[in-house]
Amino acid sequence: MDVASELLTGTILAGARAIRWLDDGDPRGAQTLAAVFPHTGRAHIVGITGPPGAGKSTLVNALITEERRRGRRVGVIAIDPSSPFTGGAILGDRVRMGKHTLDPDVFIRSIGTRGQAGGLARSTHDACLILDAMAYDLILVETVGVGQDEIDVVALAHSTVIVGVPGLGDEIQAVKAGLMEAGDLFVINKADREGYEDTHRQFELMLHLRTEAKTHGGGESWSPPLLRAIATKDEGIADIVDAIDRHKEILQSTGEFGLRSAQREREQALTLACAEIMRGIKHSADPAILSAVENREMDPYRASQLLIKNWQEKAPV
Ligand SMILES: Nc1nc2c(ncn2[C@@H]2O[C@H](COP(=O)(O)OP(=O)(O)OP(=O)(O)O)[C@@H](O)[C@H]2O)c(=O)[nH]1
Ligand SMILES: [Mg+2]
Repeated sequence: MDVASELLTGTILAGARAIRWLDDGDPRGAQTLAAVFPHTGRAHIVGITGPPGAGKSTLVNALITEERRRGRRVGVIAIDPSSPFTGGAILGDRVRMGKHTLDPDVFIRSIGTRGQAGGLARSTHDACLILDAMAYDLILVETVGVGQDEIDVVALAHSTVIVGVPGLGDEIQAVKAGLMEAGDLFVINKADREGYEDTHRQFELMLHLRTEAKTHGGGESWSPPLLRAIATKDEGIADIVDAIDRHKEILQSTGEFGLRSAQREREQALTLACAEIMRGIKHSADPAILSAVENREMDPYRASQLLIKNWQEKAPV
């Protein structure tokens, strides 16, 4: 059997191989993806994001346990925010999610940040498609909510869970700045920590303001719940899974589930095309044109036209 057929039967080794090919730009990756793509679009993709150390991995681990209890197969993509050379976070996650690594119905995959703009979102999207084709019911994507790359990753998800913790003023700022609007569910983890009540109030206020803003814009059928958890003690986990399920049901009943998936694939096609063109233009750039610009013999607009023309003449399509 080829990798695509094996993957469709849920074989973990085949899935891991396809994801590696895609990451390495090996043409077999794109071929495999093309073969399995018609079988995707079913998995519920859930982003879990929040500040460093909020307990996201611990929470993901607890969520896997609860989802498995409910009979679901779970894929996990953990974005490693640290340098690809240290692998510190990956090792930590292995320990935290370790008890699930022997379960054939759980697939955990770590993706390192590559430093290439948009590269992280592309790898994550590819991995989501592969896990989707492997018929995982749910794909949890853990990422630290800090930069643009991470916000792009969040945009992949059908449902986004924002994880906050007590006692971090700055963290509230980070959530406010970029992620508040993206959140579908809010969880305050480490509820055993001092300051929980204050943080809860701050989140409540932010959610209230957001709802008001949205209502002026025509209202919404879903009001994001604010939940409490102690991930290390498995407290509040069933409520989170219930809320994730409810969100999925609403997305499905309103048609939003399919719309979000469709938009994701559409954007991916455009993003891939743009990246390819950029790469092609840089690759085919005539050094004579570039040095003419450097020496102020040609202006950048004229040069850009020539660079595009040269690329089009050499472009394979
Ligand atoms: N007190 C308390 N500690 C917790 C709770 N959840 C997680 N922790 C601890 O917080 C620390 C960080 O947990 P992680 O799960 O690695 O946090 P993370 O958000 O995945 O961290 P990064 O991926 O590095 O951003 C660990 O020592 C956990 O044991 C909780 O509910 N209460
Ligand atoms: Mg983590």
